[in-house]
Amino acid sequence: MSIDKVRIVGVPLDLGANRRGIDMGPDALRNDGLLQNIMELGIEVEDMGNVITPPRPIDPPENIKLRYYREVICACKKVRDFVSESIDDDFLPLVIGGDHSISMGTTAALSKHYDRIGMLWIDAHGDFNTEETTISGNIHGMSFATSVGRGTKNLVGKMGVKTKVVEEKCVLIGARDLDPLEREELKKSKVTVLTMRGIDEVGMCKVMKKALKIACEDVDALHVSFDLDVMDPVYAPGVGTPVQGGITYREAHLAMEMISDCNKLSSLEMVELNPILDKYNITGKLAIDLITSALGKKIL
Ligand code: 5AB
Ligand code: MN
Ligand code: MN
Ligand code: MN
Repeated sequence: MSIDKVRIVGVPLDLGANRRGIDMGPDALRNDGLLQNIMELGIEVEDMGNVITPPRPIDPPENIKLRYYREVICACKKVRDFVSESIDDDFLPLVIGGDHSISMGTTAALSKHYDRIGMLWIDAHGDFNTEETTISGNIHGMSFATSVGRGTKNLVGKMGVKTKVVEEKCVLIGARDLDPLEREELKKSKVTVLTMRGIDEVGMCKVMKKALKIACEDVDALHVSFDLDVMDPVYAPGVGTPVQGGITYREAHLAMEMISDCNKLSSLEMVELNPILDKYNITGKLAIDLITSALGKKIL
């Protein structure tokens, strides 16, 4: 199943995070040549533009355990609808962020179309907090948990779709910064966590083989959610929440190349690019290279 049609959905949202600038991610990727680079692969590409996101409220958030949740949910519903329409029209949705809370919209759309979804969550963080465990109250730290149906009714079910993302078919790759309660929840869950230590010990190739076996077998769709902060900050300074000790440029490419080879990719998210903190656009350009690798670009 080679990918022949891709539709871009931009989500200029930063209300799920604690830092300004991530809302400029989608346009930075366009300026750096996202569309041209995908077209060069012989893929038909359409840009749906950016979903309209609510403005930052003047008043401070009313629920500090779920900051700006009304606005985040409103944006995610639009993501859900754009992604859903893309799938209806036989395009592979490429969702570009924006902060990671937008995955709640993407996975809801996928759940309308597929019955059993496997997911790779490639991230320095777990994003497995809930309203009950969060320290920051930032929703981008809760979107993985919400996507597998964990958490309170303030987030879970808000997209009007029962999730079809299967917890035991989910793999977190590259984790190195988990909150104490989040860590306990992840350990109790059926998610497979392949940490940085695991990558150090056995290498990215073995880690990805294991991850793909879990997430690709016995499912009818594979969703990949790539948070650029999984990268070592040396390669990706332009992210909202950088964490030392991440994956290298080549490790990230190998992961994406192996994802492409598995022929199961149904949707891709590239999130948390912060152009304000970027240096010479290297993070934006890296994101584009990673996207094209996942879509099938080959060295030889
Ligand atoms: B990201 C933290 N665990 O909940 C929290 O960037 C960080 O989407 C979340 O992975 C990072 O606020 C969310 C401390
Ligand atoms: Mn992260
Ligand atoms: Mn994340
Ligand atoms: Mn982040």
